[in-house]
Amino acid sequence: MYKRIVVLTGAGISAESGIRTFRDQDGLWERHHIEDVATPEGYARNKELVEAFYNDRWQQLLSAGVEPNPAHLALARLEKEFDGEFLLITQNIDNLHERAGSFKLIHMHGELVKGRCPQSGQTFLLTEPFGPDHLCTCCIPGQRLRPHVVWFGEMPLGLDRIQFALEECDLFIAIGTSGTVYPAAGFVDTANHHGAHTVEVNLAPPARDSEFQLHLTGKAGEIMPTLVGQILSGEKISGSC
Ligand code: BJW
Repeated sequence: MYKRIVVLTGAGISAESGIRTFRDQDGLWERHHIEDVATPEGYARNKELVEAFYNDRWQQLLSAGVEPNPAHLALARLEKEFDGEFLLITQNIDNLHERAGSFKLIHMHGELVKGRCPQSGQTFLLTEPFGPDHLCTCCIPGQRLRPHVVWFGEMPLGLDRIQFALEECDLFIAIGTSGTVYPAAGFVDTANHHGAHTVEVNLAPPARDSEFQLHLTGKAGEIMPTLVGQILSGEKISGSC
């Protein structure tokens, strides 16, 4: 039935793995000011505060009990068994998609497990927390590594590839994202405009002005295994998942 699938994931897909979302009750933005921890200006003002924010989240990601859930595993199965083009775009900086077995993956807002040299742009897999002595090895003198994340006002990663895939796809699924942050929030418009079937999976009911053609309300970990089964058996996605 479908030939080219693009999936966009947000914080909601990792909620069942024990990782906090941003804007839900008890989300990260209830405990931290966005301007302080998620902007280049905040980082310039207080590197230690921003480093502590990302060091804590890195430690949490490495902790026992944080594992891919059935939704991550279902998407890895879809990539492996689907007989057409597939691209997974995640806004999440955790590594649960890779740990579930996904390869065709773009981390459009960066990766928690990496630091970046502010001078050369080279990325490094983190082996120790961010701090004044954690320097790059690509420059002389070494530069203090910054989190490899996309803050407000910075350009998301992989946008050319994403735009191409959105224009070509015939199915676009967005899972566990509030649709408040651009450009990701506009992907559904592009997909609709190019004739794709657009489907949203979210714990919350659809917004009144939702652009999605179909909304499936519930937990991603409960909906995605059935949804992937439907796609792989060649069915058009319906509301009966
Ligand atoms: C479940 C569930 C379960 C729970 N199952 N569901 C005015 C208009 C338009 C744009 C702008 C504007 N002013 C400024 C902008 C641009 C700005 C922006 O969008 N601002 C808005 C807030 C208005 N965007 C940018 O600055 C971006 N860059 C940019 O635009 O560059 C210029 C450009 C120009 C032209 C073309 C292209 C680019 C950069 C944005 C960077 C965002 N960075 C962050 C932090 C990253 C690092 C980190 O993690 O710390 O990314 S912010 C944060 O929000 C994070 C997330 O990836 C992102 C999205 O959040 P997400 O994933 O949607 O999470 P939540 O918490 O919001 O939602 C969770 C959802 O899950 C909820 O709906 C729940 O119901 C659901 N859920 N449990 C299913 N079990």
